Amino acid sequence: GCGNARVVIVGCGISGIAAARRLVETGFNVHILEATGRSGGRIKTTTLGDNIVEIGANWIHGPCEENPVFCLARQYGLLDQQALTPENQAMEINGYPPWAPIYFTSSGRKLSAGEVEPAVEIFTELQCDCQLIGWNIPDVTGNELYLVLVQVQKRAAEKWKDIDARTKSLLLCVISNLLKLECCVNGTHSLDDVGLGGCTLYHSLPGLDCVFSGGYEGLIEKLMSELPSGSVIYNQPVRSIHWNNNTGKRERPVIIECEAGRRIAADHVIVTVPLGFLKKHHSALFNPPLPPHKLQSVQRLGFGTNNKIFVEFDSPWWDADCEVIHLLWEDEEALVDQVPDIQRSWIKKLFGFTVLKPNERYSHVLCGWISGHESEYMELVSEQDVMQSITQLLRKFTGNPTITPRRILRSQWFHHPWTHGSYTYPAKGCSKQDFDNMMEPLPTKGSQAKPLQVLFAGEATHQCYFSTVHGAVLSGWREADRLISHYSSTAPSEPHRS
Ligand code: 6YU
Repeated sequence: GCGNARVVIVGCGISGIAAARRLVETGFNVHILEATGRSGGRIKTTTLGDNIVEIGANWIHGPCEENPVFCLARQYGLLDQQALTPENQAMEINGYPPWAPIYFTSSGRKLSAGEVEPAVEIFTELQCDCQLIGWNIPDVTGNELYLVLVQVQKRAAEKWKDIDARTKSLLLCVISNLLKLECCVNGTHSLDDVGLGGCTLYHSLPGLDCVFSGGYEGLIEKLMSELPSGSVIYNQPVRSIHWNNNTGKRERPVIIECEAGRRIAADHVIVTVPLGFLKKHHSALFNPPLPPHKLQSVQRLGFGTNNKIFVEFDSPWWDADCEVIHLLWEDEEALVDQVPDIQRSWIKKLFGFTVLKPNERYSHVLCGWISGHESEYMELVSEQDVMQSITQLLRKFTGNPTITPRRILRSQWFHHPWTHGSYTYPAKGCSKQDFDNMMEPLPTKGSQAKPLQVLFAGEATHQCYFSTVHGAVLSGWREADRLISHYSSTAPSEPHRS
């Protein structure tokens, strides 16, 4: 068995919690060191007035039997009736829930779904092609966004032959809007940063995305309640991990050093810090440093920013059945997913709002979505100025000068010191090999040193469910299982005791 092996887990997000639970069940001695004062990491629920809002993860993407987050949530009774129906689980949405949209233009016009349909059709077609075949076509510019745009223009030239020039330019504004939405989905600055070949790596599960009506953090509470009390040490940022300490057979090979000076010896450490943190702090964090191939993957994979701006109103000004509101800038027919003057016009990057379903928990709340450098800039603008920009934006697009938000709340993931962004995307030039490198334990194969000293979990280490909560959970279980099977195949005397 695992004897008295001591495992330290760095980070108390859901991947760390998932790994800890499985190891504790098997008899390992487990401690989690967490930099902040709370568990959950990028799962973070709070309130805006009387409304429950999610600062981080929002949905269970693809709630079906294969999705461990769905299964846990169901087991704990955290889901609404509708999410539990077989019809809901069987829905094939390919990553894009069929939400009922409304489109407003910057001159205050409301468009019908029919008016934007030719643009949506082309865009959806492109997305399907991209998911099926990947677009790793080496092109002269090496510019992936350009590749998408060329495709858009080509298809538009064929399909919109009989459409007048004014309508065509409006349709191109719709495409610009959908590009910005796609940037939010990927959590990236521009689609030019995303490796379209990498799109084939991501798998979407069946099932219509659902939410936790009582908040995503309810799942964290349930999971935490099953860990022995005292398993987590909070406000304990890890500064460096000293591995390969060849201090003799009976000693623990890893020393974990905290900011506060505390040093903990362990047989194994599971690192679950976000990729954004790793990119910034890898050189201080690992001693000896990460091997070059692993470091290259840390650098090559993308970690971008997607933020939310929640806006509450006294009464709704949108249609009762509307689920998403798109904002079309009529000067964007040139197909852009970036704003030229970020300081003055960062808000143009906000593609629009999703509508929080009104029920006993929510009054009238919209969630705005903004990604990229514009989003990073937004984090530094005062809340009052964000509120003012949102108010002006809505008045302009609806033509209604009386719209006044009651209050707002935004996420600030880029400036979060232990995250540095939102989630992972396959950047240009990335392949499955980068995810394999991310999850590879240290020391790497072939070394004479004690095996499995440093293991890696977290959403960025999952090769097909990166950027999701279920990817994070599965990565935690994967690393726990790696240790469990290691001990089930080695002599019981192996880890030493101190
Ligand atoms: C999902 C969704 N969702 C929106 C937004 C965000 C994310 N995700 P954690 O960071 O949780 O834990 C690490 C801990 O480590 C943390 O507590 C730190 O404080 C700590 N730490 C760091 N440094 C430390 C140190 N030195 N010492 C000690 N501790 C330290 N996922 O399933 N549904 O709706 C969304 C969304 C705004 C920010 C999301 C969503 C992502 C999840 O939140 C995230 O993956 C997990 O919570 C991560 O858990 P973890 O344990 O790994 O890390 C081409 C193609 C691509 C297709 N892309 C697909 C797009 C789908 C992505 N959708 C996401 C969308 C939203 C809206």
